[in-house]
Amino acid sequence: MKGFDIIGAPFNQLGCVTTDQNTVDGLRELDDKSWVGLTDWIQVRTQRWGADIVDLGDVILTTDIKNALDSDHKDKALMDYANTLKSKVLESYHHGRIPITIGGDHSIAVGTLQATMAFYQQQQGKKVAIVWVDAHADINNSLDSNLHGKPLALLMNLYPYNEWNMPADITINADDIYYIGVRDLMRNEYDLINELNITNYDMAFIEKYGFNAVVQMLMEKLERDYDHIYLSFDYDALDGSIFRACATPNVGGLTAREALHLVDSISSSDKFVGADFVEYMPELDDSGVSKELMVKLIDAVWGFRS
Ligand SMILES: [Mn+2]
Repeated sequence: MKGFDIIGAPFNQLGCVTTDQNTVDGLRELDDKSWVGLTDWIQVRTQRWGADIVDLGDVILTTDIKNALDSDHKDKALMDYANTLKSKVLESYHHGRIPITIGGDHSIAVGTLQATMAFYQQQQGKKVAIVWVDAHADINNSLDSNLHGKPLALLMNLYPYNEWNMPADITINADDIYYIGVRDLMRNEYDLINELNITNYDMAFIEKYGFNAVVQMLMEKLERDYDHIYLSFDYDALDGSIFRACATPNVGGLTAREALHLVDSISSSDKFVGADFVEYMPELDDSGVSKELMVKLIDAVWGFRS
C-alpha cells in the first residue's frame, strides 16, 4: 500500500501578494464555511478507510530567512528555504513514501523538485516527468517581476542573476516538462517555450482536443517514456471566474471536474512519486468553495475518487 506524507511549506513571500499567515493551517483547520478541514479528513481516511497518510508538519521560516527577506535578498531567502524543504522531501523519499507538499507560493517547487531530481534522477539514474499545471509558465528568466513566477527558470538553470546556480545533475531538462492549462505568458516565456520546444498543453490545445483526450495523450506519453512522474499543481490553473483565492486568478482555466480528473489520472499511475499544491490563499477564499476543492484534489492523490 502506498504511504503519503503531507509536508507544509507556508512560504508566501515571493508572489505579488505576500502573507505571513500560515496558509497550510488554513487548509488544515475545520471551518463553518466549507465544513471541511484537511486534518479531520486525514483522520477519516486513515481510521475509516485504512489509508496511510501522515502530516509531517511545516517547514518554517527561520530567523535567517526572515532577515534575508527583510534586507531584500529574496534569492538567498528562497535558496535557504528550498534547501530545508529539499531535506524534508528527501527524507520522505528515503522512507519509500509519497510526499505531498502544500504551499506556499510556487517558488517552493524549487525545493521539492530539487529533492525529486536528486533522489530519482541523480542517485538512481531514472527519468522523471514534471507535469506543471498552471495558468502561467513560471519560466521567467529575467530579473523583472516576482520569484514565484520563476521556479522553472531557476530549476533549469536559466536564471543568470545573483549567483543563482543549479548543480548540473539535478537541473530539469526542457524535454521533461509538461505544461497543462497555461494561458498567460510573458514575451520572454513565450519565446523560451518555443525555442526549447517544451510540451505545452495550453488552454487553446485543450479547447481543440477536449480535456479527456489531452489527459489520455499525456498519460500515454508519460507511461511510455518515463520512470517517474511528479505533479506540480498551481491553484491558478483553475478557472479564475470561480476560483479566485490566489494572488493571480486568471479567467478561462480548468473546471473543478477537469482538475479532479487530471490529479486522479496522474496519481493513480504506479510511476507517480509526489506532488505540490501551491498558491491557494485561504484568506481570499470568501465562500470556502476553493478550500473544498483543494481538499478534494489532495484526497484524489490519496486515491479517493469523488
Ligand atoms: Mn505557478
